[in-house]
Amino acid sequence: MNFHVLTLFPDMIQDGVNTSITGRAVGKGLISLNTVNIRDYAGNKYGQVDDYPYGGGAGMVMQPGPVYRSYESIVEKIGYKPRVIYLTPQGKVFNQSMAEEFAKEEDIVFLCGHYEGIDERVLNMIVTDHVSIGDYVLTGGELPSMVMIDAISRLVPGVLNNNVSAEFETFNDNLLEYPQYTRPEEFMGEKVPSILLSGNHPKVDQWRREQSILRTMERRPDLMEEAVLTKEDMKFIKTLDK
Ligand code: 6GU
Repeated sequence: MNFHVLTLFPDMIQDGVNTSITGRAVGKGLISLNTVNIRDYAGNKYGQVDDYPYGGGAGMVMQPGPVYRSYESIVEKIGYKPRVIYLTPQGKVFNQSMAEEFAKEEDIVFLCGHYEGIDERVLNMIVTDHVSIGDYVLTGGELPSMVMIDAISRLVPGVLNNNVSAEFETFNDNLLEYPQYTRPEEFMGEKVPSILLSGNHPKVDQWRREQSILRTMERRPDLMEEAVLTKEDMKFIKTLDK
């Protein structure tokens, strides 16, 4: 999987993605990171890539030329027109299903805006998806693109150490993950739930499933609408309101 990022701050993306698990995935060749500095395509000797908004108003707008030319450099490199994600708080809110969808692509281009945004004409020409990472406003698209690269990378086979964990985690069946414990068995008077020390694996699995359900009902009741529940789960839930 090849990630291409069009940005005015390539170091920020390189430093972030080349760290920890995604960094190891780059090292192993499971994913690649290609940052393109939009300023390299400024087309003037001052490296200027933004200008005042037509019609007036605060701030600066990124000009279409440099963005278009940096996009073209990627199309020439890979030989086809890839999916281009524009990071914007006006986009569709990113979630796990979208990560799974994007993980099927061979190449993805992330377009990071700054200032008051990017000239609408070039967005209309190259962008295939408008994506937001939540309902708050950030200063640019760099952090959102790193968030998306992280979420998509961990779905690429071989990126996580154990194949099982990408599946069994939070948001499987739309339920939150159960609580985890490790040594010591007692910490400041607090004991690990005894079922986890019993060696009874079916019982442990059942307890964890119930904890997932309880936790989701408590912390994210909105997720329960879409939760995939078994007959046993439903029985357990009925025992709760007594
Ligand atoms: Cl994708 N961009 C910006 N600038 N702010 C955001 C965002 C994206 N998602 C949430 N806030």
